[in-house]
Amino acid sequence: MHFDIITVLPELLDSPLSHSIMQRAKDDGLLTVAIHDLRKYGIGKHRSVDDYQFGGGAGMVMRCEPLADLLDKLLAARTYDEVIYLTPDGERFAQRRANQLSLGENLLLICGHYKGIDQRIRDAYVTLEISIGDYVLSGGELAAAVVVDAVGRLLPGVLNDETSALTDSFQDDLLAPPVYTRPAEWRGRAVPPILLSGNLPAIDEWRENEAEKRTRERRPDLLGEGLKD
Ligand code: 6GU
Repeated sequence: MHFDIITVLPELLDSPLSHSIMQRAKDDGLLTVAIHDLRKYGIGKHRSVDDYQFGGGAGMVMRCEPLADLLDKLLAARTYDEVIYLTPDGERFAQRRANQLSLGENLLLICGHYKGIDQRIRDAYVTLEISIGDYVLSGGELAAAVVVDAVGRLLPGVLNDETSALTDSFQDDLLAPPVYTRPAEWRGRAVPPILLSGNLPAIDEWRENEAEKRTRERRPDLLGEGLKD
């Protein structure tokens, strides 16, 4: 799968996608990420990418021409499954959307800054607007890294048995059960004995029960509407 990401802060995006599972996915050629510096398409000798908003008010708006120039170049070279704008007023990102996006070939992500991008770019190019939660970040870069990680780890071959997505929280609308490793007793706290029993069906049942209990206690909203996909 290929990601193109448009940003004014390329160095902020590079690092979170260059470690651990994401770096291995890139090394193995399962995932390619191209980060495009919008500033290179900026206007005038200051390479300006933003301007005051019409109608007045605090905060700058990212102007159309640099974004359109870069978008046109990228769209001429690839067909995208979605052109995504990361914005706090977008659809709240959730596992269901990550699963769906992971079935695609090419995704284009636009990171906004300041008060965001001119509405006409959203109208003309963007097919999906995503927010990663109900709080405001200073730019879309961290949100873009979240989307690339959540989608990228679902691609065939990225995870192995040990890191399998099938037992993740949310994959079946339940939170994950508690997990333990050695030692079997630590500072007077014992691992639940069932996990040491070797009885695999009983262990599976215990994990299911714990996942349900945890979900009921922490996220009853996940249980309400039945199974979603
Ligand atoms: Cl996608 N962008 C920004 N700037 N803030 C956010 C967000 C995105 N999602 C939640 N907060």
